[in-house]
Amino acid sequence: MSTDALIPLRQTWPADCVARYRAAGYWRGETFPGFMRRRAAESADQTAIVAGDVRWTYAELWQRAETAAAGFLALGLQPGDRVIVQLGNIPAFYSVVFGLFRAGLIPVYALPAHRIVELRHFAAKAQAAAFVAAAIHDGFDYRTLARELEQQAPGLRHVVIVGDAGETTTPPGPGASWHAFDTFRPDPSRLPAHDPDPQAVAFLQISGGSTGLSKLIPRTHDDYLYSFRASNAICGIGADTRYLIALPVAHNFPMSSPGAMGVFYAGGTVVLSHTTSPDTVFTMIERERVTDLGLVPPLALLWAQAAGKTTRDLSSLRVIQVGGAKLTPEAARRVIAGLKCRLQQVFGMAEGLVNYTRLDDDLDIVLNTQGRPISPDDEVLVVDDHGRPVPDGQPGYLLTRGPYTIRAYHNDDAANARSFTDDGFYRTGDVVVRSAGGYLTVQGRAHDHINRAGEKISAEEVEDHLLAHPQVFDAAVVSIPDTHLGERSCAFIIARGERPRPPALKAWMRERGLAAFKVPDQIVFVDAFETTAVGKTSRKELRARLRAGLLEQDNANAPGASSDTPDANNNHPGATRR
Ligand code: AMP
Ligand code: DBH
Repeated sequence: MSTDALIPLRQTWPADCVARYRAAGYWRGETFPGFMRRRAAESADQTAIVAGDVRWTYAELWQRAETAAAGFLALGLQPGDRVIVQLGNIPAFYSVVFGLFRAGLIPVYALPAHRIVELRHFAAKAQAAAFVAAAIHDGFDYRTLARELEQQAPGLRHVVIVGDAGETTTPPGPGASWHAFDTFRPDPSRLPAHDPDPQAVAFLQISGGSTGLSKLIPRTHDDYLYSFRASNAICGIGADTRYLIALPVAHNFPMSSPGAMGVFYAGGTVVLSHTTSPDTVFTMIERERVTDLGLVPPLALLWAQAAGKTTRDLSSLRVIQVGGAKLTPEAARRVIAGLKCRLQQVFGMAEGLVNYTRLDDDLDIVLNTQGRPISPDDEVLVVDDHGRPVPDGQPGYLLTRGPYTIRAYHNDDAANARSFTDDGFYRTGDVVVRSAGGYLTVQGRAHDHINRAGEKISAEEVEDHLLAHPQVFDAAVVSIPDTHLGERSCAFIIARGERPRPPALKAWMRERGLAAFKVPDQIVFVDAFETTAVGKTSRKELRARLRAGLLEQDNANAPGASSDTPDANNNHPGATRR
């Protein structure tokens, strides 16, 4: 067991901002357990969650959350301890996280696609005391992953398994003790008498990570509740909303834009789908009379196409929010025509700022922009390379600060120095054009990352893994436009000795314990990376040139280069399983 002191969780807005955000009514002193307790009292018999044949009312959800809270505290976890939660689209995700909130514990959201490389990093950065996962989800056994994690995360004291935990013994030596979530029992005497401080950090969300591994994003009760309460008003969410989630529930978009949290706050119903296949989902939409849903562009296009052929009744659909990656105007048209409902573009980030097109915006705005900020107090700057504001209509880097945008990542001085200006603006890494009306259109990004159907992949992180292979001398990873995924990843590799076979190299990467969506879709071998006249080149320039070269060759069959065929099979295309 690690004896290192816990690094405090902090999110510090300057005092004048705190006063302003409170006075404006953005920060109302509400908390996650506070709002759910109230919801359970006011909407006790209303359905909170539907998943297949499982239905939980708000009263039931809250009761399960309190049982979970007592169970977590009975393990000896202390308020403030961080708990990694890796669960798929199952109702227990919400009883676990509201249980953690109720107990004053801090969820750290991992996605089902994450493997040991990512989990080890989260555990170390967050100093996690416990790990919660389902026994088996989507055919993958998370107990095996938990066994690896307990070996590699010395501070981890508890593993809690939802479903069949196997042997739940406390090992004699190092390692964690194992518990079955289903054995947790209610015990009101263990529950804290008071709810957490509304300005305290409630959870750690993860960033897609444009450089290196994901960063941990500390969000407070006050700021996050504001973001989804205000989203509800913009998206028209109310007690009659039935909101379908097919994206991973832990992702910030289906969590809060307006997401499950928005829907719970309004007393509506969350319908969980464990698949993104249109056939299954359309059956659920018909049966549950789904009114709203959030999707990434590739899935929105796929569903819009499938909607033309289905015999299911989709007429209950009111609004679809599409975001996570760029939706082109033509794609936006197809989504509206196919699903026959209103479209809201959403351009958001787990760090904070969320933009929506409004329900009463002209079609032109809905098709051509990614919306405008939620809050009148979202400060947006669009600047050039020297940090000077550019005129509206000109592309520039988007910087932002405001009542729900973080001022710092957790436990990452280097990332903080890079990602925030001295006066507290977050450098989003996105290149945007702002219109005179304040609407933003995303042009691209400043950093090298790949936005694969909404999954953000850091080129640098993948290159690092490739370089660990004995037959890889050097590697550069770039994004390539892809009709299905929006972007796919391509790794240019200089071999050391014999060229490894691409399928073997991909298998090797997966075996290292890296999330499958980060394994390059395409591999191209080259003899050398050109350098400039000075003999030097930045990674950024190199990637840009390789990418341009590949696009020119229109699928890389030039002499000296050999390529495997792009395959999207190392992940379910379109499914943002980060
Ligand atoms: P993350 O920081 O991992 O939460 O990812 C947020 C990033 O996703 C943004 O900074 C954008 O690069 C990208 N993104 C999200 N929504 C959109 C959208 N509607 N259009 C284009 N890019 C988007
Ligand atoms: O991509 C994202 O991270 C995202 C997209 C839409 C997001 O965090 C959000 C809305 O809140």
